[in-house]
Amino acid sequence: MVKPSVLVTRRWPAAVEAQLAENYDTVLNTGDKPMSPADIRDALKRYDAVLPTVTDTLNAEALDVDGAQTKIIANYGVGYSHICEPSARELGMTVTNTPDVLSECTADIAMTLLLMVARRAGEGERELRSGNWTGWRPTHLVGTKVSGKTLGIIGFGRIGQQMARRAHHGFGMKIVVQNRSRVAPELLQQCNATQVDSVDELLPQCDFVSLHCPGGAANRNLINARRLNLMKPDAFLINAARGEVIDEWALIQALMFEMIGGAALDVFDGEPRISPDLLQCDNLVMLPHLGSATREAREAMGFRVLDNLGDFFAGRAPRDRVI
Ligand code: 8YV
Repeated sequence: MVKPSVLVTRRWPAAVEAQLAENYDTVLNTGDKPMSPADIRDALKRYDAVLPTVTDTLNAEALDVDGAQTKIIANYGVGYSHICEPSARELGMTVTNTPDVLSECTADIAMTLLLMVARRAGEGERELRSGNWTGWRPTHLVGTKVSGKTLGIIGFGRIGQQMARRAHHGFGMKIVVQNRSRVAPELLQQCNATQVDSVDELLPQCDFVSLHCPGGAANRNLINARRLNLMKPDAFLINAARGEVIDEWALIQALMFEMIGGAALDVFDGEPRISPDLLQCDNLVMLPHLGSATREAREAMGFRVLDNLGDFFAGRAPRDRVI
């Protein structure tokens, strides 16, 4: 029997690549580089399935193909705002993602960011490594207490819920939630959270605001200059969702003029390009998109892609179909 042909756009954990090779006629992008729209167009003409990541451009230009051979785009990752939904629909392609398996690890990174920025851990490490630490003193690198404070969560999906659990059960934080749809009361009760109707209502009440909503056009610049102004002047903004959710220039202004206490980012608009102005902000913690970067999550994401492919090629509905 002829095995379906599959293009994997980046290198994956070895155990997943091995299993993929058993079941499919697999081609790995051994350059391990992001794919351009032209690369993607070419791939869509040649392979039955394309398995991209967030670093590949699957915009309208990339999906503008005649006679595509690809029937399924099985994304390695939960966020799929890098895939142009109308174009994928027009081509009749199935798109799947990898929810659940990375929620805990991504929430762990969001909590790491929160703690790092509140306790000035990044500043402290920079000082120590540069040989500038002159020793303990009562007023040195004094940060903000986390326990008992109010955390606003924008986007109460799986990752937002994991973040709420950590913050509430681990740090006794009071949780306020904003979500595009009404959250089931039992989910809110699990961490004694209250839901508010809008982002504008949430921001002024919170000491920390953590973003867990999808990226893409709908949420581009959701946190803009006006909304940064609604935050308490000593509050912190955390982003482990997508870079475009924050208007980066407005954030730079807010940090430089100390209109908020600080920010901590795992994702950036146009990453891996980082604005040089961000590098100048001391009250900012930055990580290189580490949300799902654990051995466990990255393997589980790969096996989840395999489950979705298995279902699809066996004629069943893949469990994680999003388009
Ligand atoms: C992934 C993520 O590692 O799953 C997501 O949406 O943001 C990441 O943590 C990345 O997207 C891989 O495609």
